[in-house]
Amino acid sequence: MWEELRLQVFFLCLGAALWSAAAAATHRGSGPRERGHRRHLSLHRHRERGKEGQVLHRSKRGWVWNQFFVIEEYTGPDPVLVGRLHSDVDSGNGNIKYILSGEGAGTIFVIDDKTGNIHATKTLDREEQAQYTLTAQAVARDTNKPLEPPSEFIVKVQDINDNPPEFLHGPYYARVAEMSNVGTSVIKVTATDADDPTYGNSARLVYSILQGQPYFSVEPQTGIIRTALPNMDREARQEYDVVIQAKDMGGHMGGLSGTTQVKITLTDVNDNPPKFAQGVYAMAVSEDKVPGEEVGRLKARDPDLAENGLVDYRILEGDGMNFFEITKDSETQEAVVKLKKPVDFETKRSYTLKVEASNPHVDPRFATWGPYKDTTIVKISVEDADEPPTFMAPSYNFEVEENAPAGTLVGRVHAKDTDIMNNPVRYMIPRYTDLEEFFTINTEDGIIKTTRPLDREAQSWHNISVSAAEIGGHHQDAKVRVNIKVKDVNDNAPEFATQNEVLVCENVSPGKVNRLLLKALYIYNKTLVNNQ
Ligand SMILES: [Ca+2]
Ligand SMILES: [Ca+2]
Ligand SMILES: [Ca+2]
Ligand SMILES: [Ca+2]
Repeated sequence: MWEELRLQVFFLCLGAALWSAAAAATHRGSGPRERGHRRHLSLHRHRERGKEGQVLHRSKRGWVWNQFFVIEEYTGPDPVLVGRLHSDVDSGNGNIKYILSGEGAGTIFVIDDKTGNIHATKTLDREEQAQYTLTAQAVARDTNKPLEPPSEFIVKVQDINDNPPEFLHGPYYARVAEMSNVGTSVIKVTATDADDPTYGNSARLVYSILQGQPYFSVEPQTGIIRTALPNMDREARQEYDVVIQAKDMGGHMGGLSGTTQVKITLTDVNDNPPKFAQGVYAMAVSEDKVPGEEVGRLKARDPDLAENGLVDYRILEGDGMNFFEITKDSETQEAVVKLKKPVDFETKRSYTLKVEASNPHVDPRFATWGPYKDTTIVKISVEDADEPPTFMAPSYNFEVEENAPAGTLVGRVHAKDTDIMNNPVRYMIPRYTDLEEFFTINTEDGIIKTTRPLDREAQSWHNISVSAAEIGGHHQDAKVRVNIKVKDVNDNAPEFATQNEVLVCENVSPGKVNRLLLKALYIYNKTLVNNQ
């Protein structure tokens, strides 16, 4: 019975079978006219394919051919004829009944039980299910008695190129250092294609760059993006929007494509030295500034970022080195010139500093582009300040005889305005230093006089102050100490000391002797006063 009931299954090159894999360039969006054209073109190819799949028949030794092919995504008006089961004992009189079971039997795949024709009733999608395992059977129509043991066969869904490449991980963000060598790898992008990678070129991808040349390139096979231009400068341009395309069919015409965006940011390197905008900076400092006070600021610009843009400052040389110092405002990156020692307008009116700005972190790769430093000159002029007048002596000592009449001259003090303006000076005696007002001073010439006779026995010294102020000046007065000694005069009767001798010449007249005696007394008294 085996030999007699030989089941032969023919693959029929009919209907959708004419759609070849090559026609698979057809995709969901194609119009009917295009389809007809492709069907015709692909006929030859499909026939070749038929040589290996068209016949599913049974020999004595077993099933030799066991596959049908059906093209995916067929959307014609009629169900697709997948293939035909045929038994050679089928004389065509209807006494054999073909039965189909397995995956999709009765739903997706229906069989005409008389002719053995199998049709697909639905559009198949290879990317959803690539193959179906079915069972073919031939039974006697009247008895349902199997004429063959059930036999499995497979319906393979034939791929068409109906899926474009997709970048599932895009958009990409990548960073690469500025000034990188040409060919430096930036990032690898990858597209996937849902079509059959084992058959045809429907999933064979080629990468190309649509936007981003001439700065970047992409390797066609790997999707690795590399730099393509030397000396790309972050300070000139930092961001690049690159568009990469992946195309199937090996990149050929008619392939499907997908794109992704790659935002590439250049990272910084230290490729710029700091630079002063000016060759000379002018500053001014008032002579009344105190050490530590700020005189002025200057800045060297460095367009690099972070530590590549850090700038240190120092004074290299100049006659102002001992009078000024430089610190850095780390927030603004400015050099701050400060007074180190007081300056005096009347002594020196300008100073010069040679200032250097440098990058503390130099990248050895770019060292030859340096030096990473710059110098400039800072000229500082000293401004005159309205200073208080200065007394010509640190203090004054005067003497006045006791009991001298009111208005007796005591002495004269002298103060001067040292400023260029040389304002006239006015004097006064602060009242608290001379509470009893023994003295007056002429406000204009500084002459001190008594206001009444002084008594040495009551107060032998008067320590007063005199202040001097400029007319129209804004500063405090200058003060000087004035010590006045009250000189003793002989207001008590002179007494002879016992051991003192009075020498009288023998041959002088008495009147003359008296005068000589008085003179000697006077000298004696004067010596007493001076020795006190
Ligand atoms: Ca496909
Ligand atoms: Ca594809
Ligand atoms: Ca720099
Ligand atoms: Ca830079």
